[in-house]
Amino acid sequence: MPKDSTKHTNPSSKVPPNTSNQAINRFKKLQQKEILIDTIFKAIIAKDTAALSKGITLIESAQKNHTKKAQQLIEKCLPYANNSIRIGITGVPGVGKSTFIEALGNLLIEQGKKVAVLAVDPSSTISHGSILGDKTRMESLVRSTEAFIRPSPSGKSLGGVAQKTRESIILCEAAGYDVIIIETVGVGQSETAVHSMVDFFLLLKLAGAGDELQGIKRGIIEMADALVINKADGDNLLRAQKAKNQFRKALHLYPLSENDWSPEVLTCSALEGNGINDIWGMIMKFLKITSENGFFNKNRIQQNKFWLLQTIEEQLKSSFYNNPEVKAILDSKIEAVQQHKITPFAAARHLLDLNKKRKNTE
Ligand SMILES: Nc1nc2c(ncn2[C@@H]2O[C@H](COP(=O)(O)OP(=O)(O)O)[C@@H](O)[C@H]2O)c(=O)[nH]1
Ligand SMILES: [Mg+2]
Repeated sequence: MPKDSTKHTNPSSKVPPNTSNQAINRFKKLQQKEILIDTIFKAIIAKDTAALSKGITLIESAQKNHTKKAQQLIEKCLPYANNSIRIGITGVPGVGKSTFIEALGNLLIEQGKKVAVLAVDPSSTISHGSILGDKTRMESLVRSTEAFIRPSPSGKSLGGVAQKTRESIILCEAAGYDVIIIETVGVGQSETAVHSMVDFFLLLKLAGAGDELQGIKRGIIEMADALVINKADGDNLLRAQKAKNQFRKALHLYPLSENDWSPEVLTCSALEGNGINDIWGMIMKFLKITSENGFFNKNRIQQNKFWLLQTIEEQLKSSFYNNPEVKAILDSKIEAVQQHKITPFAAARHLLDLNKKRKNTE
C-alpha cells in the first residue's frame, strides 16, 4: 500500500466510520488543501498574480507538507511552462542592475510583453534593505500590471535559494510571462547558479580607471553572453566607450563558444534609457542564432540535467547536516580531527555510517 493515500483523496468520498473528531477534521483539512492546489493552479494559468505569489510562497516554504504541495503545483504548471525567454543579469552591487531591469522591462512592456523579475541573492536574508532599494529603482515596473517582481527567497544555502527561484520560473511561465529576468549579485557562486537557469546571461560593468580587465573574474567572462558597460552618460561617456573597446579586444582572444555566439560588448545608460533598445536587439539576434542551430533547446535540456543532479546533492546534504545524531557529534569530530586524534576520513566515515543507520531505521 502506498504510504501517501492523500494523493488519491476523492472530494466526494465519505468519511470512514469509527474515526475521532480530530481525524475527521484532519481529513477535511486534507480535502481543502487538495482543492487549494487545484484552485491556485487554475488561477495561475488564468494569469492571476495573487495566485502566482501564493504559489511561489508555497515553493519558498520550508515546511515539509508545503514542499509536497509545491511539487504538485509545479507538476501541474509544467505543461504550461518553458515558453519564455529567461535572462540573467549580474554585476557588482551598485552597477545598476535594478535600474537596468526597470529600463529593459519597460521597453518590453511597451512591446506588449509581460515581464517577471526574480532575484537570487543569498545575502538578502542578512541585508533586508536591498529589497527596498530595488523596489524604488523599479518604480514603474512595480506599478505595472504587466510586470511581476519577486525579491530573493531567503535561505541558508545558495543551492536552496537558487532551486526555489528555478522552480518559481516554471510558475511564472505558466502565468503567461514572456520574459523572465533574474537579477543576481555579482559576488560568490550565485552567478554560476543563475547562469544555469537562463538562456542569456548578461554581465553589467562599470568603466574603471584604465586597465579594464583587472578585477574581472575569468569564469564570469566565459559565462557571459554579453558584457554591458552601464552608466555611459555625462562625464563617464568617454570612459565607457574606451572600456568597451578594451573589452572587445580582450574578448576577441576567447574562442567561440559551442553555441556559435561570440559575446558582445555594448554600453548603455540605464538611468537615461540609452542603449537599451540595442541590447534587446542583440538578445533577439542571439535567440535567432541559437534557435536555428539548436543550441537553445540543447542548453535547456542540459540545464535540466544539471538541476536534477543539483537537487539530489542539495537534498542529500541537507538531510545529512540536519540529522540530529550527526549534529550532536559533528563539532566534536571536527575537534578530534584538528587535534590529530582521528583522521578526517575515519571521522567522515563514522558520520556517514551514523546517517545511513538512521535512514535505514526510518
Ligand atoms: N549615472 C548613472 N547612474 C546610474 C545608472 N544606472 C544606475 N545608476 C545609479 O546607480 C545606483 C545603483 O543602482 P541600482 O540599480 O540599485 O544598482 P544594483 O545594486 O546593481 O541593482 C543608483 O543610485 C542608480 O540611480 C546609469 O546608467 N547612469
Ligand atoms: Mg539591485
